[in-house]
Amino acid sequence: MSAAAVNLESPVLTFESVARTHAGMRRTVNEDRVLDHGDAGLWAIADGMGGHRAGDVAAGAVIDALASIDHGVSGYAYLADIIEAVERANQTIYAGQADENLPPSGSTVVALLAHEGHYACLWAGDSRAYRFREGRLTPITRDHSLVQQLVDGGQLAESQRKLHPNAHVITRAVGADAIVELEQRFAPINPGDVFLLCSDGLTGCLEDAELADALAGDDLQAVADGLLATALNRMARDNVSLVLVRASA
Ligand SMILES: [Mn+2]
Repeated sequence: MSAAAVNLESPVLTFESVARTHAGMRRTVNEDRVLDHGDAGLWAIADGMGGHRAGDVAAGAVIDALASIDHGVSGYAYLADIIEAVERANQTIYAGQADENLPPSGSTVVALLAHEGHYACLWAGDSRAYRFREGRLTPITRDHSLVQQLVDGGQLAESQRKLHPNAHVITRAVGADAIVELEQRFAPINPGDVFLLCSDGLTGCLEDAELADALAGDDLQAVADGLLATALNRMARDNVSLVLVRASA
């Protein structure tokens, strides 16, 4: 890169990333899919639902669509490509719902893309993104779920969230409707920031404070292994997936 091409407004960042996905201790099929595409500055998790492998196919459609994208020239074009890819997956999954012989299916998505010192996070459903900076864990996403609506409405205490019988019910998913609306957040990245993307199989087993403790570790591979091992030790009922991304100057 020539000196003229360097954007002095933001640091030139490099990214180290690791991904893990596991069926968990109760399920035989893993309907989560992960994308660890560091070269393109793109990482994602899709948590499919539908049973009889339909969720598997739905999550695969989302991740395959995202995996086919090359890093755009501009951040804006790249973001537009990613939204278009999710919309394409949405149409594919939604079209499948017309077949009465197939179970209804859908998928969450949480995607993080990095471009010139900034990130964009897009999501639908209850797969999450967090940012760990200077020892503090901050949620980037807010679940599109029934329990989140109850918590927001003051009808359910935060501490009761995981105990609710409908804790798994989401209110937004790729493929559930003709149009998918992705929620989006944008912010600068600092050198040293660590991002965690995860499916609800991880956050169902670990509290945010435990995630923060684990993320303080230096070795990203060991952090990922540790988080997965903790979830499995707690007899993870759901599929467990996580992606860790660390920015360095
Ligand atoms: Mn799940």
